[in-house]
Amino acid sequence: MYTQGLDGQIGPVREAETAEEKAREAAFQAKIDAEIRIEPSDWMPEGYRRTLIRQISQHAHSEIVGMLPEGNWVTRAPTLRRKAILLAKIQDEAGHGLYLYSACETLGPTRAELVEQLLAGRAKYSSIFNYPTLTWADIGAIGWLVDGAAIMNQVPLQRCSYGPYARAMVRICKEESFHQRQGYEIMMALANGTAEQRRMAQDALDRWWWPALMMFGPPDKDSVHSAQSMKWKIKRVSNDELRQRFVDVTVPQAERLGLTIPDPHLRWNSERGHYDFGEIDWEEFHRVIAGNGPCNRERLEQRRRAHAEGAWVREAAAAYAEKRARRRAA
Ligand code: BYC
Repeated sequence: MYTQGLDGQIGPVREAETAEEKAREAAFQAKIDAEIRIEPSDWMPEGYRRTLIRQISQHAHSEIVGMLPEGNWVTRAPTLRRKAILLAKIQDEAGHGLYLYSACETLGPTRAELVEQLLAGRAKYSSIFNYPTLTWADIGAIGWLVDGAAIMNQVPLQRCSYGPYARAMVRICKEESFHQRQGYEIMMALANGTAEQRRMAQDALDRWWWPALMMFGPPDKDSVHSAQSMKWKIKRVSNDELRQRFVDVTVPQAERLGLTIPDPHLRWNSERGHYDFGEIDWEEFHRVIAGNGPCNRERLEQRRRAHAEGAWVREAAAAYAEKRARRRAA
């Protein structure tokens, strides 16, 4: 029941039938092909709108749920400096969630509706946030690998055909790159530390490596949305290609740390000019996105509790806005 698609919104999309409708769709595709951005007030096919609502809302939910595994370490960060950095990073994720909910609202749904879909367990968010953060090294591994994977995926989204999403991604990518560096810096400190710290760093890499590769989504041959999303230039680079790019940049970083990537099949392929890597456990991926990962239930419980505890803030803000509007009208 947890984290399934947006059932509420997904009914069949009516195909263009009349000559007029077909001409309108062709003109829309011609705009996309000419790299002209689509803006909220422009006409767009219903399928394009729904695809964007699906992807942007899942992305927004991921940012918000993504705060939870890290929040687990705010009170236990090893130094005041680490605590301040971690707090700033988590606040950035909240900001990303808000820009993305706003971008999504330009397509029709309200933020309250989107949040309700998440809390009801009807919306997906990234599989990665259903894994636990067991040690401080996990905060390093998340910054290094999870934010590293997120940047790899998000940089091409800055060129997404939908203006509000593309523009939101520009700032998000800048902040994500700071996040990636703070994670790598934690890993460097641990890798250069005591034997026990090195063990912690290796253990975190062992647990986060494969889930990080799953973040890019199913293999291209099984990716149901890719072909259409690439045609509409919502997605610019395929799931497998982004995953390969991530492996190629991350392996030398692991070597630099003196850590071992937990994949016996990983080796440089000079013919391809890329690293070959082992088979991903797609059964695990499907289990996690179907709601049965290690922390799915806990994450949604935490979000529901936070939402309920924040009700008074929303009420107070609404009452204040109403009072100001009344004064302005008077
Ligand atoms: N987890 O046809 P496909 C971050 C779903 S980073 C869960 O390839 P698409 C952060 C997919 O939704 C993470 N579900 O789909 C970092 C679809 O299901 P529905 C967030 C996944 O959309 C650090 C089905 O599988 N980033 O926020 O063409 C700290 C078939 O897949 C996953 C984004 O959201 C997954 N990993 O491609 C804090 C980036 N992968 O909807 C926060 C924007 C696939 O039919 N999103 N599915 O029920 C995208 O780029 C694309 O949506 C994806 C998937 C590449 C993820």
